[in-house]
Amino acid sequence: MTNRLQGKHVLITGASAGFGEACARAFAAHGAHLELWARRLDRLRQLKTELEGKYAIEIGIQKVDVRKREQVHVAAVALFERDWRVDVLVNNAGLASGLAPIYEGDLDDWDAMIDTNVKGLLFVTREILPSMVARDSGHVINVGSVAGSWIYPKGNVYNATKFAVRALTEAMSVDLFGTRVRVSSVDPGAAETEFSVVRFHGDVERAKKAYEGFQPLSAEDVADAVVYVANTPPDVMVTRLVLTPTAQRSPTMIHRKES
Ligand code: NDP
Ligand code: 8X3
Repeated sequence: MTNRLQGKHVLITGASAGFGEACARAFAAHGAHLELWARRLDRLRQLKTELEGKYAIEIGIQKVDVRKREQVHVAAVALFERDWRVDVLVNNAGLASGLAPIYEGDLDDWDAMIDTNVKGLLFVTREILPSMVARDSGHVINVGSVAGSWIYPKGNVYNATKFAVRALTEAMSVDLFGTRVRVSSVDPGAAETEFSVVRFHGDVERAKKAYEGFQPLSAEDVADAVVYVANTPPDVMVTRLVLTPTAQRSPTMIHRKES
């Protein structure tokens, strides 16, 4: 496939682990320059060193908590001061926190998910999108989820945030009608990353059980999908790309082999 990403500038949020880190590797392999944001700066530093050692690309890193609108603003200003344009914004930072019926839900978990998955995505988008509109080019790729199309038991607030991501993807797309700025979402099913460890507040054993008896998606599978969407010709827009493990047909329908 033609590589249209060489020399492009790609901003990825949540680049210190999972899909974001895998996206950084995949875009780097295509020769794209990177701006990587996350809270764990040490991880970003390591990734920058590794990728700059392998590829002739520029990599900027910034410690950004997307929940903090001032931090997002300062990071965006710093980016534009370096004369950086953003060709592709990957709104990936996000999490599930907890898995409980709504009547037992933890309010701190709810804050974390709503503030990160919905408000964080909005804060970043609000900083970056005006420059795309001004140039009449660019591509926003939101990482949604199958959890944004199907509710599952105890998923409640996480589901609501991913339904919101789906709504915001569609909203951005219609608000950008008539421009050449593209908007897409990549909506994965079950993928083994740090996601479940975070969801279960560090309980690694419980997290492992989520992937028992079937082959989950890998972070690389999802990064390949994001790169595919970003690499389509400028007159092609993938609206929504849904990918699941072959064993998964909905969030709750996962065929598990007995061990
Ligand atoms: P990981 O936990 O492996 O990675 C999450 C990334 O998001 C980390 O880099 C983390 O960095 C970053 N992040 C979390 N909170 C913040 C914050 N407040 N500010 C900045 N960065 C933040 O999970 P995944 O890679 O699996 O998840 C990435 C996205 O994909 C999420 O939006 C998730 O909802 C979605 N998703 C995941 C699926 C899965 O099964 N794994 C399936 C479908 C969608 P740091 O902690 O350093 O800030
Ligand atoms: C993550 C996938 O099904 O665990 O968005 O919610 S799921």
